[in-house]
Amino acid sequence: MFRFLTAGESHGPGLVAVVEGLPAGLAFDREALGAELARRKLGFGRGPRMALERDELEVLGGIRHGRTLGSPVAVLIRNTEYVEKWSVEMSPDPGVPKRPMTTPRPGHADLAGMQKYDTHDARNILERASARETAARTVVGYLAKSLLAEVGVAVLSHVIEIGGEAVSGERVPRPEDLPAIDASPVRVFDREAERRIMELIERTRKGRDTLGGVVEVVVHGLVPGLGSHVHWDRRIDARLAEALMSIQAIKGVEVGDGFESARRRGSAAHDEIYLDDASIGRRTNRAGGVEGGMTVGGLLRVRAAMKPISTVGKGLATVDVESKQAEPAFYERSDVCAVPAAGVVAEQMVAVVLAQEVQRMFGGDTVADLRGAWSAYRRRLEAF
Ligand code: EPS
Repeated sequence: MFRFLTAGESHGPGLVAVVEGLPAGLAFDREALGAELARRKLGFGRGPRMALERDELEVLGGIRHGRTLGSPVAVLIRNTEYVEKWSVEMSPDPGVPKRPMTTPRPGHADLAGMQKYDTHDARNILERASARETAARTVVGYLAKSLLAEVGVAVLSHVIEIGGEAVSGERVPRPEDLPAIDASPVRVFDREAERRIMELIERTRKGRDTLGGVVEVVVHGLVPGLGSHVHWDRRIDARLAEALMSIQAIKGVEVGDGFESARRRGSAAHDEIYLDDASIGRRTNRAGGVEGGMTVGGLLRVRAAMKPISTVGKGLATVDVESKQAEPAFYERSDVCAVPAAGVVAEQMVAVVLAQEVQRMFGGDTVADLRGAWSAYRRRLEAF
């Protein structure tokens, strides 16, 4: 299974992702990665930085002539605002901060991090806790999606609700629907809801407040059996939940109908098994495509709930750790709503877990080996 690390602070010189254990021969296209990074910045409700920050890419290793080599892949994303605005405050060289941030913002990592790492400057914590880090995860997700595409698996996402305004309609989007979803300023698959949600965001911006919401990730083309029932940390739903909860500001995860299924009777909560022609299948997808910690094949559905952005224009109550006086929390600029972007990040994390599980099950030092093992398994299933 491949693994990855990211490093970098939000306003530091840049972010770096190192991905180790990918097969050789995976296609890499700088333009396509740039487009994936641009998708993450989309969304009505993002703050001014999204218009200012260009994700400047540099491939440092692991790729030659458009293919992975099997060696670690390292990609650097430079923070283009660093040199002009942050090189003094965020300098790696010895010195002291000119503007220490002594008022921890509620809802952020600030206070717990300051106590844990023993600092009165919240910037030592918030710079790394920032969701800017998800740009680096998008590099990893791009590689994971490339691996999944080799075996015909497609991952996409859409917004289900923002600030309580929900989409209507039950249709699960297909890969060909993704351009239309990305073209929506709030990444919803329902024009009427789009209008309601955008109005709500505008009203909330004027009221100097912020919004959260729910995103759904759907995956097409899976085989049964990714993950396993045999051990807690091999259950794919557990791994997906961990991956989604690791995204900044995510406070809840559902697999399939999730919490709604807890309100149903057992007779209406499961996906019955039928024989259609010669093949065994299901006509519903209440479980979200996971049973017993394994994919059942076909469609996977998971949802993640994002809390409203914690940096609120009104300035939530806090305490200055130096003066010990009550103060409003620091506010410079922020997003009103980052739910559309969170959907794109959720895709990346789901892709990472699935690509890892595909590798665990089908192995291979090269993409061709992986595809061969996948095809052999498909043939075995056809004869089942
Ligand atoms: C973020 C706060 C904002 C966002 C940032 C995440 O940054 P700043 O404080 O510089 O205005 O723009 O998101 C990104 C930079 C990004 O690339 O997504 C936060 O506190 O998490």
